[in-house]
Amino acid sequence: MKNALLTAALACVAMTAHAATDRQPAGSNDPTSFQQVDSDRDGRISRQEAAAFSALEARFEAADANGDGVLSADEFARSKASRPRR
Ligand SMILES: [Ca+2]
Repeated sequence: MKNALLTAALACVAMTAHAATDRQPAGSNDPTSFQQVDSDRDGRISRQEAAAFSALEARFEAADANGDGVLSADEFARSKASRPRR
């Protein structure tokens, strides 16, 4: 019985930790993954979604290679690859 409770408690902690790493506070600068920015999971990054990440917002227009106003996963990956290093 004690073990079952301990297992449940550990599972709870693990889920909480996962949720915390999945989310980033608004205004944090540079997203590491496409999924992080694509908050509505439609497979594209809108300007509003990008606005939560100042570094991405700053290069949004340059990253939008085909000029359709949203970033595809491809455009996002390329913008990361070509971003200037500090
Ligand atoms: Ca685009």
